[in-house]
Amino acid sequence: MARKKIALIGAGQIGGTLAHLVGLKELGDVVLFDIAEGIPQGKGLDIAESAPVDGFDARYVGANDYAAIEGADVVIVTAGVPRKPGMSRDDLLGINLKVMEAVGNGIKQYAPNAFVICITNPLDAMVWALQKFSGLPTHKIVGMAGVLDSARFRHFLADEFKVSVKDVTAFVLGGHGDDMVPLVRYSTVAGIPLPDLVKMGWTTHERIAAMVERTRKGGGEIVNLLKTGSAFYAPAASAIAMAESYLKDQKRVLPCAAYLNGEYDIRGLFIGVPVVIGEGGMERILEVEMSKEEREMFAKSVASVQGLVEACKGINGSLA
Ligand code: A3D
Repeated sequence: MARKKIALIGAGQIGGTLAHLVGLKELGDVVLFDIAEGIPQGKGLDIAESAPVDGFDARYVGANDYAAIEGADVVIVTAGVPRKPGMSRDDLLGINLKVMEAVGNGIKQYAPNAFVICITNPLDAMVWALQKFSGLPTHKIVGMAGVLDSARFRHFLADEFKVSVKDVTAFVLGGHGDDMVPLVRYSTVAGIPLPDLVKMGWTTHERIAAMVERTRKGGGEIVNLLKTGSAFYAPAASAIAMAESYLKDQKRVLPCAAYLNGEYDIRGLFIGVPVVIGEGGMERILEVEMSKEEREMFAKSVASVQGLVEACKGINGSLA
């Protein structure tokens, strides 16, 4: 059986890390695409030269021409510009919208049957624009944010409780950004919801609130430390989990920015919700009950995504 083909559009910090993880996990052959000449070729060759040491088989191609992604099974998009200190995700809108147009056209021409995962920020608006530009069916394109946001929350919780990250689950909804909605009562340690852990004396409401806040600002915390770019190891690992669930039909339940068509009373936007990812792409959306307060937070988050989508329509008339 031929190996799967995984195209990575953008060979920057996340793109390079994705390429390495695809090899280490033997998910398939890799095409690294970038407009910068030499970078995708150089990173591809460097990783290919690590393969004999780590003992994995994968072919690496670096390219500056979209023809190289032809027939890709999975496309992961990181092309664009990341945040610098002081920049919000929304500042990236105009620049990255143009990039999505070029990427969307490339996917439409060469990989119309791929499962596409968008990472470029501002995420919820960029995945929306990429779907429009590419013309992909809405179940074949999702945005990566929730897996990362919940991984951050899980890390903070595991650290707080001194337990394995494996036994901590976390649940976040809504747009990627400072108004994402972590659902505390659906977050657990070995199945025990966080409010019960407060009752058991493991932690306090205040400490959980502080961890929620740190999760919301988790991207900015890394940007301020790195000073020259944004997080890339955890974002790459998160997108790989989504790609693997599709390629291996794992049917994992993962929070992704998915196209809503009436679910949660929303139509025509990509919003972070729990979905099942399997061989059919985004196969099912889970609709969970929310409290009044959670619904209000969710509505606020949705409104900010809607605002960005309207801004995209204002910049590019063909999207209106
Ligand atoms: P970076 O290392 O700058 O890589 C981006 C790459 O895109 C560079 O190599 C560019 O040359 C390339 N590029 C620019 N324009 C084009 C184009 N038109 N076609 C093809 N390639 C192009 O950034 P990064 O890898 O650190 O981050 C990539 C994106 O992910 C940024 O938009 C970040 O803001 C975003 N990001 C999102 C999350 C989420 O959780 C959603 C987390 C972290 C970063």
